[in-house]
Amino acid sequence: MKLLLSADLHLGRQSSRVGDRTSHTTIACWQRMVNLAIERGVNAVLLAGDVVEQRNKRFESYGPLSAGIAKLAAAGITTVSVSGNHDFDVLPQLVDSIDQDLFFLLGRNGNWETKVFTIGDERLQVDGWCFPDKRVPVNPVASYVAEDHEVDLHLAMVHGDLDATNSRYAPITTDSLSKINVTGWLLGHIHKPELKNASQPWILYPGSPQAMDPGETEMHGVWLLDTDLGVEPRQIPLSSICYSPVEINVTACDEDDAISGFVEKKLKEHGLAFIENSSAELGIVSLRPTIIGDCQQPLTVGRDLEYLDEYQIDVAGVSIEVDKVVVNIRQELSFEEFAGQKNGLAKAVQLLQELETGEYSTATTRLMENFRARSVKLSNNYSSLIAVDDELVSGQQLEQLKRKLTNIISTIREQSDV
Ligand SMILES: [Mn+2]
Repeated sequence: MKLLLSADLHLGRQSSRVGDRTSHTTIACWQRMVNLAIERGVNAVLLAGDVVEQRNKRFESYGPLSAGIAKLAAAGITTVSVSGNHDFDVLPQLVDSIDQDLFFLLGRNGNWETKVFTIGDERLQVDGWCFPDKRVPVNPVASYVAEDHEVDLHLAMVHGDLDATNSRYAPITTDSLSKINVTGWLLGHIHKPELKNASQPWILYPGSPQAMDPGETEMHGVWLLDTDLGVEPRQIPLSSICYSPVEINVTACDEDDAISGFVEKKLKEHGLAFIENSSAELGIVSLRPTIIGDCQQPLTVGRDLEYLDEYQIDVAGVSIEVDKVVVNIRQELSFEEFAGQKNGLAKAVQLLQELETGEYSTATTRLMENFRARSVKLSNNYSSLIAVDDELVSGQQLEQLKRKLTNIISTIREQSDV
């Protein structure tokens, strides 16, 4: 039998950072999903919660959802779902108002439910649990009960937060899932696609089929489980957009003038890799490059790259573009050159060298202690506004200092032409 597995469709939302291009919506992705299910001849579509963004998207979602379910049903395809924290209230209503025999919601009100589907001469058992409320601070798998049937494939589906002990969104544990005798667990909630556990049962977060913001990086899509090919599902790309961070190191460029061209080349290569591995559905590769490495004049290169976020090329009908840039390049420095000198530049270079090697002089040790104490004090002053714990991690603090120092050195050198 063949099953299409998904979750976190969030119907009613659209992908961010796409300007005025209106086709990158979760509803359009659902329509592609329906077509794919029919093309691939799947027997059932399983949706593990957050099918709809939330209650306020009910009317927007009703038409496309019911049309898709009807199209699947007309092709003999069953749709089975559970609700998640986003659609705990609206999904049951939609399932009730969509008049289709082949659309099921399993485990209403947080009570586990079992259903057996006959597919040709095979039988599929699915156990499901619905989010009964916006928040559920306990592990729903602790109350798992299922009927015992003689079947060819047994799956279970639940929406929840895996191995996140203090989560208010159904904190399920790998340990509790592993103890249940099923072939696989289809989960929803985490939008990053991931198949865990090669051993039985597999645990799959199919991820959001349409990537919705730059935090949802890399390839997103749906998963196909074809029991003729094996019992483990595999991903099929379906998102119309792929967000990807990319680090580009420019140290290999001998001349600063070559850096812009080099960066362009790397961006294109990175975009092409996604195009090659994706489906015809891909329309945008949205890149967030971080430019690192050494050069001769970082300030000049920084100015050269100032408008890198305007980068956009079309390749095979796909737009490869830059969303946001971080430039973190530095000057090639010969520390020996400044040894023994007493001017400000030499002092800055010497301090940078100490930060790089970790061999601090007494004065630098004192400076670092001072810097840390003042940072803590300042952050406490503003603790009512934002948490700055991250910025007080010493590694990050050190990176920040080195960046500032590099910038100071570059500025002095550019001004004095040394
Ligand atoms: Mn979700």
